[in-house]
Amino acid sequence: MPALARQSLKASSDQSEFLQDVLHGLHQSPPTLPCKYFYDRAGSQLFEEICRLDEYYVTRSEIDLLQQCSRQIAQHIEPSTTVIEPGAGAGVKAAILLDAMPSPRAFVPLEISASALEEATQSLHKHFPGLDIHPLEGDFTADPQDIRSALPETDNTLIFFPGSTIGNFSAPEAVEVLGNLSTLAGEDGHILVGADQIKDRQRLTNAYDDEKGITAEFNKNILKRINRELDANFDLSGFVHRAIYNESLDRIEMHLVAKGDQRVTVSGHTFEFADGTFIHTENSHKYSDDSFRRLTQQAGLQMVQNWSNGEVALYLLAR
Ligand code: AVI
Repeated sequence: MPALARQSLKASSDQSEFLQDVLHGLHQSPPTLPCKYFYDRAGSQLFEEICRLDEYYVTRSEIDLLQQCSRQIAQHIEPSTTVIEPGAGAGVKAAILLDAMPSPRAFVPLEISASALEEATQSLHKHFPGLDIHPLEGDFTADPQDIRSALPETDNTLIFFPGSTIGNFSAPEAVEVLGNLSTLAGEDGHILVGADQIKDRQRLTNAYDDEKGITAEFNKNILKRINRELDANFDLSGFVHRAIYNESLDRIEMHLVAKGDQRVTVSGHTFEFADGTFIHTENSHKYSDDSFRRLTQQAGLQMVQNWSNGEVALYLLAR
């Protein structure tokens, strides 16, 4: 009988942590805001829209690649494996992978957004009526032991981490994330990670600065959220979205550039942004096979196999 009741991890990010992170970030030089706060309800919807944009190849390209190589991936995975997907979104990619696996034991979507978790659970339950599904509400950066203890016992685990989310972390953070995923996967488990690859500068910048302005809206939504949740008064028309490719660090950087001098208070703390200065809101790192292999090694993991379509790559990792 499939289990569909949702479990929740202890809330790892409350309002006081949000305020602390924002104040800390805005005191940096240049000021920063953590990109994890993009994803309130409106931000998650905007991100879904981004995934459908012509310019944003990442989602489409990874789905194509998964369709091409899911059978090969499945050959490395033991029968009766539990698949855990941190940041599962709507579960579209997991469905492709689960379809290719001979007899998955269970699927665990781990998602911070309750509405996305519900959607993934319902859609996968419809697609795989016999599959045991354990929706888990929470942040995948939580302690892996806490995540593990919220799950049923399993011999074999595959952590599925697609979408190039790993690219939103700095190299030391990404090593830590991979290390935590490795702990979650256990001794004999596997991790399948999706990463965006280094490519033509114009193609990259177009993907993060689309014609319709959806990415600009997504970027500015963080200011809206801070205004609403942290008693702040950012003038949204006083900041402009900018996406640049930083070639020496192989990453797209998203900025919010002040248009005219801006004075803002956040929960009583005042910040000034001079005309033309910027708040750094997101990094999206792009990898070559070599740079991703280095990351893997630093996390104490081996690369079992990798697949690429020249745009995005999937890396199957194990201890
Ligand atoms: C979620 N993450 C992998 C996206 C990316 O491509 O770095 C977030 C994003 N930011 C702007 N567009 C998409």
